[in-house]
Amino acid sequence: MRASTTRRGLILAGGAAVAAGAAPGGQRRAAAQEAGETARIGLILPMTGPFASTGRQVEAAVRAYLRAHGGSFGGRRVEVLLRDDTGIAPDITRRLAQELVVRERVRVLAGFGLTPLALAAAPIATEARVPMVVMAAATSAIVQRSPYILRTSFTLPQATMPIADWAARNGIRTCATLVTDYAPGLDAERAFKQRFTAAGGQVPLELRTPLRNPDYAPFLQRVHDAKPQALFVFVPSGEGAAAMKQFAERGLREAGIRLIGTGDLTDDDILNDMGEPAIGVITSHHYSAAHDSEENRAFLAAYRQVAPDARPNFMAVGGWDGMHLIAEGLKRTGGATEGDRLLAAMKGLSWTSPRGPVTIDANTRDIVQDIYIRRVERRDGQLWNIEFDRIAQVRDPGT
Ligand code: VNL
Repeated sequence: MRASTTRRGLILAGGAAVAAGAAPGGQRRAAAQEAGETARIGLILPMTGPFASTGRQVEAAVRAYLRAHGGSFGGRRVEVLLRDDTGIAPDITRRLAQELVVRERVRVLAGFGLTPLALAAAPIATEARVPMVVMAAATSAIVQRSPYILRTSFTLPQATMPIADWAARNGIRTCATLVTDYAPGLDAERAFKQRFTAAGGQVPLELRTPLRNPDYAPFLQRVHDAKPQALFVFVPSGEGAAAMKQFAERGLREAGIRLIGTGDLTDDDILNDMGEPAIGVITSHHYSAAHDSEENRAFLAAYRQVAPDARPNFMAVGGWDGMHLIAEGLKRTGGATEGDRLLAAMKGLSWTSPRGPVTIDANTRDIVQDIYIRRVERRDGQLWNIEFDRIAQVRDPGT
């Protein structure tokens, strides 16, 4: 296992792989690959820019997986080619995906930190007949954009429905919503309203904050003035601390407004920095670093090996499980990397993830998983999302 930097970016290789990035001529390398050398995986992530924390989390988990399981599956050595799409420009993601399949002959495309970036790469996967493993992005419709897409993250409706049900069952009658104004936020807003009003609740105020340079203060002031019993929030990973800070500073808690959301809000990566205002916040999500299982302890230990100072979040578990899906697919094909064969081998797989039992539905190619209701608590001086209820095997309602 080594990571080396080349002109084309980082190459994370399993076993004794040599960084081939400096050699010109894709054809020569493609031939070598077919002759049984390596299966290349093109990992496209936001390693810089406003969503770099997501890239860092997924990349560390991919490395941790290879380190813990070795770099060969079904007799095929894998090599990961990492590319930074900067997180905000779909054109860059599309170009990188194109280069990876055409020049580098990757057999799998993987990563995809945000929905617009995953959507931009989808046509490339279809055209090249290369499986595309979405490890982070979470808008419901993504899997429908290409028959080659499989997802190991989650979907916003999947994570949102359980907290809407929980709110209705726990005496909340009026709940405002505040979401980031792009596809996953709109998914969350719609799923929350539909589910909560079906259970008799009311949504008096629906607010959308910009994806770029959001200032939560004026929006939260409006919530304060409207005085609902609760506020449901979706913000993408990395944004939770800023939203939480403004919630506290605007005095919403003192006004008796409860804060709930999907687990993106109380992201394990930054939860400890949120401090007191986060305590007691209830969210629903598919992964907590505090999840009590053998598989999660193994994951935390493996992650610590590559990122000793970080706590893995739900993005990391999407990366770990994405690598597992590729590894198991290769085992099933006996190392064959032909796109349609590998895709077929990955469809329908089930395993016990660090998050709990998961299945990649053979028809939708989307993930079916348990969703937990969690409360932020302080344990041994640190903040954790403590799971206290579980809704088994939730599927995305759109697929
Ligand atoms: C997305 C969804 C991105 C949930 C997120 O963090 C997230 C997306 C960057 O689909 O764009 O927490």
